[in-house]
Amino acid sequence: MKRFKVLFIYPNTMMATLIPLGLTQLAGALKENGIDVQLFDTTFYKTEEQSFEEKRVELLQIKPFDMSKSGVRYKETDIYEDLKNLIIDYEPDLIGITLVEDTVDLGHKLLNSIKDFDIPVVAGGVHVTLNPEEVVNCNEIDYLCIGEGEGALLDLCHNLAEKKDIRGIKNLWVKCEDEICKNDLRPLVDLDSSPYLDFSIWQEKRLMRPMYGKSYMMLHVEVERGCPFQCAYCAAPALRERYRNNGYNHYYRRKRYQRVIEEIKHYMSLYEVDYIYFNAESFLSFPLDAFEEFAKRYKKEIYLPFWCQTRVENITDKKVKLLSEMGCACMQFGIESGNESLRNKLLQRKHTNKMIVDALKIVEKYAIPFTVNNIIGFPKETRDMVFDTIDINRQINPRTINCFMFTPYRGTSLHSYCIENGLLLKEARTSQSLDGSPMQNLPLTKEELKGLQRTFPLYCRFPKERFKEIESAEEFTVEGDTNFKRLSEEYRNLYFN
Ligand code: B12
Ligand code: SF4
Repeated sequence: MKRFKVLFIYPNTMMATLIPLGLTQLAGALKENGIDVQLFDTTFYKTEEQSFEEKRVELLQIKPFDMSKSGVRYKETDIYEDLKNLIIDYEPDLIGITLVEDTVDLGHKLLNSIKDFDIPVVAGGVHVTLNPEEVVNCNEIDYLCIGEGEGALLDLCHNLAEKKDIRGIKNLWVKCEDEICKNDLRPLVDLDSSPYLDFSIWQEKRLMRPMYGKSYMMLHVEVERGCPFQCAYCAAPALRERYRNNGYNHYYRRKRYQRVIEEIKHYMSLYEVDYIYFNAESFLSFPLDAFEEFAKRYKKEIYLPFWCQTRVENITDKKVKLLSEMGCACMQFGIESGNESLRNKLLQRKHTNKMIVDALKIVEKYAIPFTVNNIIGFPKETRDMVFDTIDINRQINPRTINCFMFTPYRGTSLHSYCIENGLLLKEARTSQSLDGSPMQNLPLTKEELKGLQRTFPLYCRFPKERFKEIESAEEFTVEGDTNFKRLSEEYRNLYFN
């Protein structure tokens, strides 16, 4: 019997090199069940004027790098022609697209360009799960996957292959002749028994990731799904809520550490892995005894450099010591705002500045480099409040400092807040946290925010006596730009060499 064929489409931020777990996981689940999968990945097409990483270089967030050293170049062919040709060659039975809000427009354009093929399209991903009423209006999409896709996609493929009824498949919204069948959610996936990720759908060079000027074969390993915290700007609480409303109260799950070790060893048997990225919102939320066991086995059986992120609440001397013994090469923390009141009340991140500083001092003590994420442009945020964020960054010693613009995603509680308070137009679509603020009626103008964003790392690192000079580099004038260029060169020499 002819194998059922699925073509995945990954509309991505241009040249953003990390791999999405969702599609990689779904490919594993489909292939284990005899279904063929191919992927159309837009990452290397010139879909934007400037790449996300190039913008980050300009904003002094990352060290300049040359992707061509790892064989990565922009494709010169036409993205839409290439997609069409792939469909003609591969003849898929089903097309599956994954969507986050930033990539919805590109996703729609791609689907529109292939609508004449008359191949059914299923869409999934966090944007679809949190905004089904909007996505369902897209004519090119036939089925929506709400929540986890492993079981639903498999059932869809089987039923389509066997020409069975698809209207009642759990987790799917199915457009029927005169109605939309909105099915309930099925139980959550057991992460300890789910199939391994299938990285083979990606070109090998897509698995390469630049880090501090070098390029690594970096594989992602999912350690937990979801997050127990409540941050008002993030999709994680909204996803948890979506499941809770359907009677499933344990959306946030961790894998057993034994499974994580087995999984990494499996990937190491297939690839020359030289870096691991642990996909966990708060890697250190392992109970201490389990983490000790995990650390012992990781050190003995794997000992690859790795990158992880965690919340400051989970930092203890003991756990960070274990991380350093395991060879942790980099950690990432969200500071988001250094203004305690804004962070506690608006963002629902309930820790003190002292907790942040103390936790990061422990990380520094064990010489683990760390990156911090900051966000500016929140509702009610004044210039002084931005300087509270700068101030907390000055008390720690991060390897790199990111400053993103607040972009409220649909489906999150801060998105609703912004609409209700006239801070965001209902139809405004978020596109990237480096392209200016999508908000209105903020205490700071869009221009002021952009100026603060580009000078943010300078304020965080240079002596306070130079603040006047940095302030002049906030201006988007000939003089301001010249000053910014000069200060940027000095910054790169000092911190990126
Ligand atoms: C890891 C991660 C990344 C990774 C992988 C991205 C990805 N697309 O998976 C990297 C680092 C590349 C990344 C990049 C970006 N990310 Co990100 N990321 C996450 C994070 C922390 C976890 C996602 C994850 O791996 N979940 C586990 C997997 C298994 O779940 P999943 O991806 O949702 O997939 C399941 C289902 O959704 C479904 N599904 C997914 N796709 C499909 C497709 C089909 C056909 C079907 C049937 C089902 C299906 O089945 C999957 C398996 O169950 C989330 C936060 C969160 N908790 O969700 C943010 C998050 C997804 N990221 C976000 C953003 C904004 C971005 C960027 C735009 C950042 C930037 N400025 O560049 C880019 C966009 C890149 C892109 N094209 O997706 C936002 C999206 C907001 C929104 N509402 O749209 C989130 C939700 C964080 C937030 N701010 O709330 N991110
Ligand atoms: S800790 Fe991170 S993943 Fe969890 S809710 Fe907050 S921002 Fe989202």
